[in-house]
Amino acid sequence: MTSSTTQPTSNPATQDSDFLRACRGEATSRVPVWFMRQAGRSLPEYRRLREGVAMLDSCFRPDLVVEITLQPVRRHDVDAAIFFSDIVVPLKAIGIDLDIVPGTGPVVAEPIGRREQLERLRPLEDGDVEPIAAAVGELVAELGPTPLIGFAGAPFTLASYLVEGGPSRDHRLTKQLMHSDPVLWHELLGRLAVVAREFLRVQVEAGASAVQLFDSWAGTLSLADYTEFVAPHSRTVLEGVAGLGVPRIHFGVGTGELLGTMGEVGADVVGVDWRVPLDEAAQRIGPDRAVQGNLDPTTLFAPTDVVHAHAARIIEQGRAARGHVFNLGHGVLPETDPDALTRLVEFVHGYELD
Ligand code: 1CP
Repeated sequence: MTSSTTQPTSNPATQDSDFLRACRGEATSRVPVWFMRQAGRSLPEYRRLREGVAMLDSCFRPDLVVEITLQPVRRHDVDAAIFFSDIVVPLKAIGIDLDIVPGTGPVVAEPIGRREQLERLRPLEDGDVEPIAAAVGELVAELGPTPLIGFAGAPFTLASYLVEGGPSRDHRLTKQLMHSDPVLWHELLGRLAVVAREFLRVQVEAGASAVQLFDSWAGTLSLADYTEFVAPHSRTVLEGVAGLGVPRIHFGVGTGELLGTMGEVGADVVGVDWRVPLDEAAQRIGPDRAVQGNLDPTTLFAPTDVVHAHAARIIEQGRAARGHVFNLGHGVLPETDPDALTRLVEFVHGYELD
C-alpha cells in the first residue's frame, strides 16, 4: 500500500482503528470484525425504512444510504461500516437499463453480447454519482473514528450480470463469450475495470478509508482462465486506486485455488470464504497480505456455543496471517437473527489474544 496525501479521512483515530491496523498488518488489541451485507434484510429497521422504496432508488438517496449504513454499526458495534449501495449502481449511473428485482437480484434489460453494444459502457464521471459522494461525505462525518469501506463489483462479476442479463448459476453465456471472442471479452472487461476503478476513487475521495472489490463469482473459473481472462482487469482496478493510500480488500466465493493470484493483482487484504481454513489461506496468499473471513454464514443458525467455538477456531487460524479482519465467508443471509450477529461481535471483541 502506498501512502498518499489525497485521502481525506486522515482522522488519526480512524487511521489508528483496529480495522485499518489489521488491514495494514499492524498489531491490534482485539480482532476487528464487520460483516458483508451487515446492512440489509436481516435488520427489521432496514425493512421498515425500505418499505415502498425500490432498491436502486434507495441507493441514490443520501438520506437513506446514510441511515441504512449506520444501522448495523449502532446495533452490532462492528469495527467498520460498509457503504450501502450495490455493485450495479455505477452501471445504472452511466445509463445502463437495469433494475434490482426483489427476490432475484440485478436484471439487465438488454444483455451485452456484441461489439456494437460496448459503446454503452462509457467511463463513469463524477457527475454521474454525486448522490454517492454526498452520502459518503455525510457518513464519514457521522461515523467519527469508525472507518467506512467503499466497494465496487469486479469486472468479471459485473460482466456476468451484463452478459447473462441477471443472476446465473453456471455463468454459461459469460464463459461462452470469454472463450469464443477473447478480443471482445477483454474490451468488455477493460471498460468495466475503468467503471469500477472510478467508482472506488469517488468513494475514497469523498472519505472512505478502505475499499473492497467484490469478485463474488470468480470462483466459478479455473486458475488458468482466471489468470488469463480476469486477473489483468482486476489489477487495473486495484492498482488504479493504489495511490489513494487506503487498504484494498479483494474478495470472492469458492476462490480457494485463486487466493494467491487474487492477492498478487494488487490487494492488501484477501477475503476468504469458509472452504479454506485461514492458516491454509495465509500459506496460499503469502506473508505480505492480511486475510479477512471466514465463518460460514449458515453457522449463525446454530446454537450460540457452536457459533463461538467456530469463531474461536477462526481467530486462532487467523493468527497465521499478517493481519486478520474477522468476517463471514460471504454475506449475512436475510433470515439471520440479528442478535446472533451482535453476540458474535461481543465474542470476537472479548477474545483474549495473548
Ligand atoms: O431490497 C433488498 O434489500 C435487496 C437485497 C440487496 C441488498 C440489501 C441487494 C440486491 N443488494 C443489496 C446491498 C448490497 N449489495 C450491499 C450492501 C452493503 C452491505 O454489505 O451491508 C453490497 C456490498 C452489495 C454487493 C453485491 N450486490 C454483490 C457482491 C457481494 C455478494 O453478496 O457477493 C453482488 C453479487 C450483488 C448483486 C446482488 N444485488 C442484490 C442481490 C440479491 C444480488 C445477488 C444476486 C445473485 O445471486 O446473483
